[in-house]
Amino acid sequence: KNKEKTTSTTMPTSQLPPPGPSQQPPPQATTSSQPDDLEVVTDDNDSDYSSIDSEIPFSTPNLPPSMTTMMIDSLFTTPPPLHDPLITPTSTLQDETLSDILPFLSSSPLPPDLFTYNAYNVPSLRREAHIAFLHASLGRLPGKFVAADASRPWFLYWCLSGLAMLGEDVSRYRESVKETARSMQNGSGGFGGGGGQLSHLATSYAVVLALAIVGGEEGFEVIDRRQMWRWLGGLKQRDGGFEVCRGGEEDIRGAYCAAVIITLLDLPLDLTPESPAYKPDDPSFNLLSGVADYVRRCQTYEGGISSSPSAEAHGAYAFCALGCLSLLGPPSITIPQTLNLPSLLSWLSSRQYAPEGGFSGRTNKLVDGCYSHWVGACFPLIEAALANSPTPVNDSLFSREGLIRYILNCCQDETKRGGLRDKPGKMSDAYHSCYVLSGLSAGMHQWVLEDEEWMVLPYLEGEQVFENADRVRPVHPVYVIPQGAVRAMRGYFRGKGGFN
Ligand code: FPP
Ligand code: K
Ligand code: ZN
Repeated sequence: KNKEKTTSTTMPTSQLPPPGPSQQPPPQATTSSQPDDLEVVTDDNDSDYSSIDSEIPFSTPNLPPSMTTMMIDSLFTTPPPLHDPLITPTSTLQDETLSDILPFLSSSPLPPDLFTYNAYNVPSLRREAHIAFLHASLGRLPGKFVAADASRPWFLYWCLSGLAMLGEDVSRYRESVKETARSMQNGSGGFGGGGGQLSHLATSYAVVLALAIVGGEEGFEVIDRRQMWRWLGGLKQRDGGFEVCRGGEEDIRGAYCAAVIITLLDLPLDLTPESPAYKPDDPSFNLLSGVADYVRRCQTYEGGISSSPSAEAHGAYAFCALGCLSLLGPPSITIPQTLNLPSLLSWLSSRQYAPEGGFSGRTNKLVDGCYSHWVGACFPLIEAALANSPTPVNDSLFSREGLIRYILNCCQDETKRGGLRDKPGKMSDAYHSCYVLSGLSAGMHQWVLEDEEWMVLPYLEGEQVFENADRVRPVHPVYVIPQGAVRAMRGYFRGKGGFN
C-alpha cells in the first residue's frame, strides 16, 4: 500500500493553499456564521462522511468482456523500461505507488455496482456520487474540519466549481454565498477566511470566484470595490509582486489572485501614495506594472516556475504564472516575451508519467490527481502562447488519453462516499474533487483564443477514450469557472470606473 503519510483528517493539509492567516483577533464564532441553508449534511456523526478507513482494499479484478473491449496501449499498463538504480525514500515510494496503481490501469478492479467500463476499458464517471459529495461538503462538516476554518472560502470555490463542472445548477446557493461572503469581508478591504480574520489574497480570490459562480448582481454588490482596490494597493510591491496579506509573504499565488480580482472587478490600476509600490518619480507604475518581471524571476533552472524567485519549481506555480501572464495581455505575446518557453514546456511535459498517465507536481515526486489541473490546465495556455509560432500545435502537447485514464481509473472514490482524490488509497476531498474535475475538463476540451475570446472545441467521442455521457463542462482556461460566470461578472463591473 501507499506509504505516503495519510493523516486522520480528510484534507491534505500540507497541500491546502495556505489559508487566510488567523493570527488576528480570534475567529468570532465562525462556525455559526455559516447560514443554515448550507447545511446539507445532517449531522456530525455521519460515519459515512467522516470515518471511512482510508486504506481501501482492492477487489479482485473482474475482467471486462474481452470480445468488445479494445486493448489498452502497453504504455499505460507496463512499468517504465528504465529504472534509476539510485534508491531513495521517494524512489521506493514511487515503486510502491506504481504497483498500487497498475491494477487500476490494466485490469478492472472497481466495484461493478458503482462503475461500468466502456469499450476502451475506462470506467465511467460517477457523476451523481461526486455531485452528492460536493453538496455535502458545502454543508456542516465534522468537528476535525475546525483546522480548515480559515479555508472556508476555498470550500465554497472548490465545491461550487466542481458542481458547475458536473452540470449542477448552483444558483440555489446564491443567497447563502452572498451572506457568507458578507460575513468574511473586512471594512478595510478584501475577504478573510471568516468573520474577524485578516484579509488574504487567496481567500479574497476564492470568495470573488464563488460569487461569480453562483451569479446574481446582489451578490456582486456585496464586494466593496473601492476598499478592495485600496487594499490591493497596500499589498503591491516595488518589484512587481504582491504580498498575500498585510505583512505576509510575497509570492506568485499573490500575483495570480490579484490579477484575477483586478480584471474580474475591472478595478482602476493606479496606486496612491499610501502604497509601498508608489513611485513618486514614476506615476505610471501601477497595480499591474512589473508583474511580468516578477513572474520571469520565478522561472528556475529546471524550466518550471517557483513560488518566488530562487525556490523550487512546482506545477501549482506554473499555472499561476501562465494565468497571470494571460491576463496581462495576449498570451501569444506575454508568455514568450516573459518566459523561456521551450524549457518550461519541457518541464511541464516531464510532469506526465507513464504508465500512470497523471501528472506530478515537481521533479522526482509522485503523480497526484490535483496536478491534472495545476499542470494539465497549463497546456491550453501554452498552446495559446504558441498561436503565432512558426510551428503551430496541431494536436495535444500532453497525452489526453493518459490523463483521462489516470483520472477515471485512479482518482474516483470507490465507496458510497463519492468525490475525487489524489490516488488510490487516499480519501476524496473537496480540493481534489475540484482540481481533478478541472483537469478532466482540460483533457476533454481544446481551447483557441480568437480576438480575445476563448473558444472551446470538444474532443469528440470516438477520438477519445471517454464516452460523451462522461464529459464534464468546460471552464474558462484562466479563471477556472464557467465562461458565462466570467462574462456576467466582468460585464457587471465593466465601466464602473475609478474612484475619486
Ligand atoms: C507541495 O505539496 C505543494 C506546493 C509546494 C504548492 C501547493 C500550492 C497550490 C496547490 C496552489 C497555489 C495556487 C493558488 C492560486 C493559491 P506536497 O509536498 O505535499 O506535494 P508534492 O509532493 O506533490 O509536491
Ligand atoms: K501531493
Ligand atoms: Zn493533490
